[in-house]
Amino acid sequence: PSPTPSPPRTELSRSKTSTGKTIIVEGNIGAGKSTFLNYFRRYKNVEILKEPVDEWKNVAGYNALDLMYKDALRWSAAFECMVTLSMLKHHQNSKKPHTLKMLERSIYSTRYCFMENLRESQLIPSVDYSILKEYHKWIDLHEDIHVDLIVYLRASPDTCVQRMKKRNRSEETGVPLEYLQALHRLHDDWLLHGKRGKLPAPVLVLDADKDLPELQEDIASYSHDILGGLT
Ligand code: DCP
Repeated sequence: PSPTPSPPRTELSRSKTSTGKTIIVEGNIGAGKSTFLNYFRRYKNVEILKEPVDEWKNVAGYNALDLMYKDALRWSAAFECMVTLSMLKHHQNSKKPHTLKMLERSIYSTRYCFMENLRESQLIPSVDYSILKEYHKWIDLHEDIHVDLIVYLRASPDTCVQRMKKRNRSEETGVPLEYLQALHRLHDDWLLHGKRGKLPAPVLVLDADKDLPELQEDIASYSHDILGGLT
């Protein structure tokens, strides 16, 4: 972005903030979605819905995330089914109906990036993929999954690998670079190249290869547009 000065870091007044709107924050594993979302915690009228990774790690005592990485062919459909439900809840639930809602990921990246990656890499049996697709088709037709803005934190797969190593989530230790490269391409295909049809909302692309302080500055300089530009 152009070197615009950071906006004042005060809470935006309710009147200035778009309410009842939904922003989804997308990007590869390790791209920095959590950092981005944490920045907006300072605004009272922004509701942040992070991915419930801890729930996925404890489904009736089973670590579904770990199972999926250890044996994708057996468990990826069950895992993506769980993620789909989490995302649907996030699209629909709002504890505070008059706030601006920010979601970490969405039902769209589940379908266009993760499910697609599993299919292309033959890590999901085709009957499982077809069943999941049926769920998504139905959701598309019958549920309210509208979004108003997509923030795409675009980081190179190499950056993502470094960040994943740093945070050291045990389930992800065996994730190869190729997996991140494929997810990167699928995010680009969806959000930059229009390969998944009409996008559900405009896309704001941020260069997430930048290191944390620099990225924070960009987030700060865009925050006013993000929060106020949707009315
Ligand atoms: N995941 C998946 N399928 C999905 C969504 C997520 O397999 N539909 C997996 C990928 C990661 C974990 O769940 O191993 C969490 O993924 P995210 O990239 O969404 O979240 P991060 O915490 O990695 O994001 P960031 O590092 O950008 O904050």
